Amino acid sequence: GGAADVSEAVDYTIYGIEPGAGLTELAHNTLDTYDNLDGWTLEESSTGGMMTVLREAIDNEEPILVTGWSPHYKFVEFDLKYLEDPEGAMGDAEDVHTIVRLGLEEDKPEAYQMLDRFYWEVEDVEQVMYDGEDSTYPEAAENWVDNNRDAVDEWVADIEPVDGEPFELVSMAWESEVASAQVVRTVLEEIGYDVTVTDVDPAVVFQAIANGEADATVAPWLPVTQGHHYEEHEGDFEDLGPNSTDTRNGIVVPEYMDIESIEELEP
Ligand code: PBE
Repeated sequence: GGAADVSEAVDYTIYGIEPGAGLTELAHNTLDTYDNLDGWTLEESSTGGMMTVLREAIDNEEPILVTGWSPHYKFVEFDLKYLEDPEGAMGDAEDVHTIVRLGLEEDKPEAYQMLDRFYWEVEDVEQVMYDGEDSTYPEAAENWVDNNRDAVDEWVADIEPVDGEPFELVSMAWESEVASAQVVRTVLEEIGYDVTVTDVDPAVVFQAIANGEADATVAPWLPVTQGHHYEEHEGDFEDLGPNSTDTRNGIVVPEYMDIESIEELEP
């Protein structure tokens, strides 16, 4: 079937993830932006719920529209495509930033320096994610650090060891962010920090850094995904810039669906 059949078959619904996700706000923005999505609904859920619905649809070769992002293992498990988004309502390619609390440079200069140097490629994130899905993310991160000694040696070069100082890292429970937090945890522990990783909603990540409860995060996607939390707290944190680039959000469908653009959907 064409786009009209597809729209009816999915009951004019896009299947979403957690209400607190930036992706969820972008999807609401998309419903507001496109006139042809008048009367459409975003079904908010969870990442696990979205994956279950996606898997079931693909098992039955039925149409399905989900909010999706890269890097994520759904693109390895299934043949999927992003719908074109001529209005740019889901944002463009993004960077993932390292954001630290004010005063960290003075209080924990060793950690600050390592975090300032931390940078890796999407392929590295993916490697930890895929390895993590088969074992555990802490183990996968430790393997990545062992196998990428040259990169890690540059991040820790000339940094004096510390003696069990506590370090509070805040992150988000999505796989790519679990992967980056575990790699940073592993490297900070090498320097001698006693690291706690806490996964919270994006809003709480920014609150915790801004009020000094947490030391750092390597999770926020910018400029758009977590953009309004960033703007709300601007001035109350230090942005050390991208630790990774070329992540992406969008409306995602199975390859077998005969539709290429959000604009083709029908009200
Ligand atoms: N995500 C993954 C998150 C950030 C990283 C795109 C699902 C979100 O806030 O939407």
